[in-house]
Amino acid sequence: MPFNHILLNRYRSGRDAMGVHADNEPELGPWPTIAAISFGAIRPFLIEPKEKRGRKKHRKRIPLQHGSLLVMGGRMQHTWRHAVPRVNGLVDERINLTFRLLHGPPGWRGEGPPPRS
Ligand SMILES: O=C(O)CCC(=O)C(=O)O
Repeated sequence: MPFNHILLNRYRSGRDAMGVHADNEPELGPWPTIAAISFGAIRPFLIEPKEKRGRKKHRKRIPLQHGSLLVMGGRMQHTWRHAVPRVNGLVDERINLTFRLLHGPPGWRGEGPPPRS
């Protein structure tokens, strides 16, 4: 899988968090594959269906450990949302690198041919 973009997220402690979202920006294309490597503190990665019905039942928390690789592909961004929730009392830092293939610059709306860089 080719990638041409890395996003670094730094969580200084358990107070830093990432809200529930899907990575569905147009520049990622319709079927994004995203690979994420974690460093430092273990943080739970929450995933839940976008559809409200059954959301609680299917919600999962995956502990992302130091050195772990998480790959999100296929229909994941169409049907699931994800988040990194707050963790009370956690003082250790975590850094996450996500590798993506961008088809245009951030903010590109996916109309017309992608601009050449
Ligand atoms: O820090 C993480 O593990 C997730 C980051 C994330 O959700 C994102 O960059 O879209």
